[in-house]
Amino acid sequence: MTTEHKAGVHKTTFCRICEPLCGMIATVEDGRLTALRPDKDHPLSAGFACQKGVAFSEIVNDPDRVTQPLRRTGPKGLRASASSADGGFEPISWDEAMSDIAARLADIHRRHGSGAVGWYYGNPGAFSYSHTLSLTAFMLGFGPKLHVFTAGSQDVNNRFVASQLLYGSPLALPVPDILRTDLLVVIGANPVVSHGSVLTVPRIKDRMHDIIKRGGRVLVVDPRKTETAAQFEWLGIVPDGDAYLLLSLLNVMFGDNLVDRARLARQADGGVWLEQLARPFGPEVTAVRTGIDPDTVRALARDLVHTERAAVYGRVGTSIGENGTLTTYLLDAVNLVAGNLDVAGGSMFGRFGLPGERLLGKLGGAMLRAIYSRRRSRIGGFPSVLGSEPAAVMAKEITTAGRGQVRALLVSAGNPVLSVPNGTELETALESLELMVGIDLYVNETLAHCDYVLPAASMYERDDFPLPFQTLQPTPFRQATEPVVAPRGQARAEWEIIDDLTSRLGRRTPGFAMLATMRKALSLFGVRMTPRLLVDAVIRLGEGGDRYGLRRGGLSFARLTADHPHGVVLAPHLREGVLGDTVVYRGGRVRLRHDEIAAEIAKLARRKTPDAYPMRLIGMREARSENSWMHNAPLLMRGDRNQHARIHVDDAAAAGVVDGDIVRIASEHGEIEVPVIVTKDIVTGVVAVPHGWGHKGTAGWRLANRAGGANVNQLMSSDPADIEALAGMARLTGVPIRVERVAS
Ligand SMILES: Nc1nc2c(c(=O)[nH]1)N[C@H]1C(S)=C(S)[C@@H](COP(=O)(O)OP(=O)(O)OC[C@H]3O[C@@H](n4cnc5c(=O)[nH]c(N)nc54)[C@H](O)[C@@H]3O)O[C@H]1N2
Ligand SMILES: Nc1nc2c(c(=O)[nH]1)N[C@H]1C(S)=C(S)[C@@H](COP(=O)(O)OP(=O)(O)OC[C@H]3O[C@@H](n4cnc5c(=O)[nH]c(N)nc54)[C@H](O)[C@@H]3O)O[C@H]1N2
Ligand code: SF4
Ligand SMILES: [Mo]
Repeated sequence: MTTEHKAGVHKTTFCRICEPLCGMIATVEDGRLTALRPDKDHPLSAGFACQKGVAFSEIVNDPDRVTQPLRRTGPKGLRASASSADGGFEPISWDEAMSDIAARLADIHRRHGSGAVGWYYGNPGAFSYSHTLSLTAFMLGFGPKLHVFTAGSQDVNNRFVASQLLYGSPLALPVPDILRTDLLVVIGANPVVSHGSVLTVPRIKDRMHDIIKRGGRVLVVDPRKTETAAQFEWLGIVPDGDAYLLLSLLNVMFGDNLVDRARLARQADGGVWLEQLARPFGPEVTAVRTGIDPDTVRALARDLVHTERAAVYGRVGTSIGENGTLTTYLLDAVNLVAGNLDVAGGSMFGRFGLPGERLLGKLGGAMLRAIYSRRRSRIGGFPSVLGSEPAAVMAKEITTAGRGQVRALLVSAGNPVLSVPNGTELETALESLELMVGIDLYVNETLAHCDYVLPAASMYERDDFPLPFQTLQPTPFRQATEPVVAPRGQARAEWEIIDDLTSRLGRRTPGFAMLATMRKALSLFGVRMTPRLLVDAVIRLGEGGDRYGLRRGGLSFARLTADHPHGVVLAPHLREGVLGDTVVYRGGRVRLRHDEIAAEIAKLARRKTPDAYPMRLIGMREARSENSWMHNAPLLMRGDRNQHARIHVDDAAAAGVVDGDIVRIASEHGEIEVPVIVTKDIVTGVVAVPHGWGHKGTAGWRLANRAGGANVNQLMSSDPADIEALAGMARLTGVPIRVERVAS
């Protein structure tokens, strides 16, 4: 919807930086996006937007943004030290860039096969349906030997694997029914700052306060008294102690006969097996690992069972420890055993409402399970999660000779040099590539190593429908948007770039030949093969869709943007009792018994901490940062913002440091120096450091570069032995460290 006012045109759209997808009104003057404000008429975000969302106009118009294709000018091997004014890049035309990229890619493919090509796909990619879908086509083109790395191995791949084990499909993702629950236990998530993750709830902070208003509780289990914990109840925990806590909750539920065993047997196979596994983990035993008093565990176990509407919800903090797949499996197991899975106010499953969704789920689940169990990464032998391998081994995939060595790498919407373990190792590896191409808004720390940097359209310069978040909403909701402004300069949407590249690769592989044939067949009917065609089909065939005319007044992409610019609530709540349709295993029953899980539990006993590193490192997100990429927006950097570590007063006293002192934090894998903030709001022995700092993008983001800071991921290990076995998750929390004073 567009309304004219004297201060330009106002267009209704929505933010796609993070998961609530808040409604936005964009002011457009002379074709430029000049301001963003929250949309009061959005049924769910209702006039809320955070500082990042409002500041996004500064990103769109950032003078440091890449707006034309760039080619590297300097020689290989020197990039990290390049300091020329142009950052070592020169502008060239799209056609020149694309024809050289396609020719070099084809040549590398001819000499070495598909295994010589890799793609790293970063977090903002998941917020663009067209980027995701076109990349899927590219993956089909190169086939299974193509290396695909994603931000998921630092984030949620363990969630997918836990779902695959429990429900038979990695895409069956339960969400806490925040709108109806009376007891919400948040473990390792900080929704007041993050705004929710693997969970789309606009105004999530208000929705959590609603729980208190209706007489309920919100308990936050976290090593730091976070911004969320400060507003609700805080239960401190030793980093990476969650598996012990969850096992002890199960132990109490079974041991104290709190479990409705008949119900459990109806919903799941393997309840008795799980009971046995939890037997050694009584709360008295686990207390040393969690720092949580046994009575607190017993009371919590009882509350989770006896509160009619209760849900346990875990996120990044429970995903990036030593055994994230086990921890996430246990989160769901606790919900299940307490009788809180698939019920109102508990942990629930969303659906698209597509005809044949169950069958699709069965086929998709079976295929993804087969890929998971058959395909192994060359380095470390990690299973393939949704077709991807751990980004932590990307550097070694590039530097290790042999069949399948990555020689050409494309990076879209990602900054792995700052986001994966050991950025320095990765930087060195990137310089040895035969071809590296990046698609981004900026020449970030990673793209500084590229041969070509291609300018991407920002989210307000493309149409969108937030495909992966549809099933993660406790309030089923649909909204789509057309582009609000044309791409700046020569920027293009990723799908157009990928489509162009795919066309130029012609019929190089059977996969590309198939795509070419499909493209040709559709063109005979005057139809262009686009991601929009596919997403429109999902909207039209799904819940509320027009079923291509069969359902009058139903939704399509075009109808959503034209008639429902603020979006449509499809139903006030999710349906309960859908477990049997969601679980794709035979009988529709959850499968608890897995040798992999037993093996992970056995490993718990073998955990050890190196003596020289007595403290534990955790991460923290900040309200005015988005991973590594919003540190160039002046609005977000006001007050000379920079990075600080948080340390407990007692630990600070022991190390002789006070507020503002610079400390050296060392792990077995590296060291960094950062200023500290001394606080009581953290468990003793724990230090929190935000990630995404330590900017040095040579040609890009001047403000971010000036802000300084250190790359905390220099403290993390990229050794395959340190990567979680079941999902290839990097270990980014609970890392053993030591801290010493450097200067004030
Ligand atoms: N402002 C802002 N919002 C964001 C982002 C951002 O960078 N900035 N990033 C977005 C992205 S990509 C994501 S994935 C989401 C993440 O969303 P969340 O998971 O909600 O956010 P985090 O801040 O990573 O929360 C993890 C919490 O786990 C705690 N923690 C660390 N280790 C442990 C542990 O071992 N056990 C327990 N119980 N807790 C632990 C940390 O102290 C932290 O509070 O946020 C998104 N939203
Ligand atoms: N220590 C530690 N490390 C972490 C985490 C942690 O909690 N602790 N969190 C991890 C998590 S959850 C995540 S998701 C990863 C993120 O890791 P990455 O996805 O690798 O990195 P980001 O910093 O999100 O960088 C995103 C890039 O996308 C670009 N971009 C933004 N919008 C667009 C767009 O529309 N199109 C294109 N083409 N580019 C765009 C930005 O300019 C930026 O360069 O970091 C992980 N790393
Ligand atoms: S909370 Fe997330 S989606 Fe909402 S305005 Fe902020 S960045 Fe955008
Ligand atoms: Mo993330």
